[in-house]
Amino acid sequence: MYNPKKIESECQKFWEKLKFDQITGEKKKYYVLEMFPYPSGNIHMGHVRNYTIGDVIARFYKSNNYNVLHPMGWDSFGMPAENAAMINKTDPKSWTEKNIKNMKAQLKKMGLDINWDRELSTSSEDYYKHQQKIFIEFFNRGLVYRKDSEVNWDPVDKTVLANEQVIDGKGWRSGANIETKVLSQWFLKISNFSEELFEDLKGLKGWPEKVKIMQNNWIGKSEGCEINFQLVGDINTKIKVFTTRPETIFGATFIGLSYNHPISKRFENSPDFLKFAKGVKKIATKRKLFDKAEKEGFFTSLYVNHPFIKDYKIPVYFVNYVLSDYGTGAVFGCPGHDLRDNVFAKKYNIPIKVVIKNSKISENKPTQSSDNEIMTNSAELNNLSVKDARKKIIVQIEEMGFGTKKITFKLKDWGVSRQRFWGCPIPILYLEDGTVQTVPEEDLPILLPEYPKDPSPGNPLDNNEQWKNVKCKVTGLNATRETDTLDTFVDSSWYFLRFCDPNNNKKIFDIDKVNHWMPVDQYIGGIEHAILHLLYSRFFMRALKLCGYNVPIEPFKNLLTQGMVNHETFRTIDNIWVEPKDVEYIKNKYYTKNGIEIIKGKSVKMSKSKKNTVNPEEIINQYGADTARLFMMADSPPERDLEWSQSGIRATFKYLKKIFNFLKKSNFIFIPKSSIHNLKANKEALLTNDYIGKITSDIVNHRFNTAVAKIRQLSNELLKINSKNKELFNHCWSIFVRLIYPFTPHFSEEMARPTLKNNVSISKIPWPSEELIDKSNFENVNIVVQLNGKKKLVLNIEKGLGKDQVTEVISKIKPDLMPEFKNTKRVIFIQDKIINFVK
Ligand code: ANZ
Repeated sequence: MYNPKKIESECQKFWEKLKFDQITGEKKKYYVLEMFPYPSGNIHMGHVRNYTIGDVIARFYKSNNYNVLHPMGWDSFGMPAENAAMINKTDPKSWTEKNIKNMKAQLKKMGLDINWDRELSTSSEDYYKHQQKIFIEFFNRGLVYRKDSEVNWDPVDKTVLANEQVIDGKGWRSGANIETKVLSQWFLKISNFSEELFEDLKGLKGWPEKVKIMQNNWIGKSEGCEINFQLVGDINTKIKVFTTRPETIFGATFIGLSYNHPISKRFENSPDFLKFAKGVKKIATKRKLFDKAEKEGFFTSLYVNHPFIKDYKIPVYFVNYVLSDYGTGAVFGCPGHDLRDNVFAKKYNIPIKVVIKNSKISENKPTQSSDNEIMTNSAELNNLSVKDARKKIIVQIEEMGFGTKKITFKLKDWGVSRQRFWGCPIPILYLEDGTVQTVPEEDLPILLPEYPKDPSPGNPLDNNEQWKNVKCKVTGLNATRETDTLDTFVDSSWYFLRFCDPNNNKKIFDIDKVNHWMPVDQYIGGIEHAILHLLYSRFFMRALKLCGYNVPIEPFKNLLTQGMVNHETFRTIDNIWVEPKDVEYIKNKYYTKNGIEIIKGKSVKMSKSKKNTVNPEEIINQYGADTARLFMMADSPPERDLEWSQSGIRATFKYLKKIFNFLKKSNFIFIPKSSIHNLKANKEALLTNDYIGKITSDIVNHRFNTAVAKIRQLSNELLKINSKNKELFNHCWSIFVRLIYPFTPHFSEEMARPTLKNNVSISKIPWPSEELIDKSNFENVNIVVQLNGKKKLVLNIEKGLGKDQVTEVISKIKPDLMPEFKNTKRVIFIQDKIINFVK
């Protein structure tokens, strides 16, 4: 009888003994990588989905004779460890190590084919010492600098808080009112690479379009020009604005400045201005508030000359919607064609000039007018298209010396300082003579000290005088160490390189090994990392290259962003969430175990706060990893959200049990290589052969759900074979066992075990290949294709095809008809005669 617990644990022991993860021989390479987890202590369903997808791909490519690199590690620095240490009175290191141990055991139970001999942990000194070296190399290349920057300061806990830790303006732990504090912090110059990071996105053919769009918008390339406006009565002052719409210059009726534009110096003693500036500053760092805020201004009583309209003087305002850190922090306001300027102009009675024919300002779109519309009220630009006018005016602006063409990016440099203990120490020394320098090579690595037994408020590194105060070996001067640690996004920006040579203790990696494996052929992870993590990793490759490492420019060739795992939510009438396992379903109603009626809510992403999580460990213990894996892959395409359901998991379990018990009962014998030579002679052999091609193509194209559907169809067909025809029976079912193997490796291993030699796993059995069969002399029949009983066409096709095969033929030869046949309620099928799609 099917006993997954026993089978799976024996299988896992067997794989462990085989040293499953060895990579041998001169074969093509395939590098599969799932985004590595934060060791929070327990795996959740999101991990199960992510790692199952990766594992199916890894096992599939291995069976197809590739050397597969499929490593795993731990993104193990970060705040939760420190918070847990504070709450539980442990230290972050032992908390993290305990969690890693626990999660590793859970991952192993999933039956993942992982190169555990390459495991790494970003909080181990073997890893972060190399990161310190990279930081110094970046520093030497001018890719690191220090700048004053604002942080959230908790005055009670004496600590800097991340934005997420500030709840309604108060510290998450202390409840104290959070202040803004200016600290000198370290930045990485990602903006040096804005152009490349933007342009190279186009070459990432294996990335989802939506991720590329998100990165595009984040980098935010704007092509336009800078224009200088001469201040009236002050020959020495020009106000430089950035615009993407220079053709609307004849519509300019005011100048808008950000609250801290250099002109603000002139108003330092104006209480009205200071009040205005204070109000803007409050919202300045919160982009959303900034965009939503009611438009406000402060009139400077200054004017500038319009560069193209003689004697036209334009008023200058400070404006609360002009960002101080974008472009030049100044704009020309064009209320005829820019919504924000329009609202502002109406409020301050500023003239509104229309310079593009027929264009309208709409309520919800900031700018209207396409490149083809026609200019008006614009002197020599009149009657030109917007596009041509833009070209012409830029030339004129440049010729007349008013300004220059300019490309601007939204991408900001990356602030990497974190005022925390549990992170990679930044290798910087502050000498007593005021100089700042990197730690000399021979003093590396800078190791974290022991976490204090009884931590006082603040950053333990800052409080540790012994660790902090040192002597600089080079100069002999007293010095203090940098007590900030690096943002954990730095740790994950190069871990995929280290996986290529993880045990190298002499250097960061051997470049040949990196170039053998990189780029990652298939990267898999959550859409929440579509911007920062992926962008930072792309930046790191370029920065490392600049430092002389000959790494490839793009780290990830193909990217798959998997959807969420959702589950229905349940709550009582008093809005108390109830866990699915405590819900009972009786006569179309839901109850708690105590009989209180509950309401079933929407299916949403599994989360602890809504109590709609399902514990993977419990599922694996109860149904086995194969069931969990198969269900995960069968439910929906990997990039879509998946609906976790108890009934789905039970049905999958039942299916595996049925096939398992059937094959055992029928004395199935696994044959690694087919012995049937004349496939044409057997309908089932032919059918099985057909499925090989289709399932293979589904897996290659990541259509795992349809692959699983076809695997199930195939098994339904094969259940009809008479098991007395031993050769045919074993041949077809052996192919089935191989096709389902990437999804349910324990099941397949168990089926193959009795035939294979002691030390051979099914993972070593090559993937079945489809034999190309000449079907020219097959008998053909006419099949009528109907929609709701009405004839649509007649097909002349091979005799004996099943319902799905006929549907597939239709989709191939009449793809335009397929949408009509979609979402049908049922399909009536009479073999060799009729297929009727009923809606
Ligand atoms: C005149 C104009 C006329 C503009 C018009 C728009 C429409 P993107 O595409 O996002 O780069 N701008 C420039 N610097 C700004 C700042 N620091 N804060 C807020 N807005 C700023 O947007 C560029 C446009 O945003 C620029 O083009 C400028 O307004 C404004 F019918 O100039 B425009």
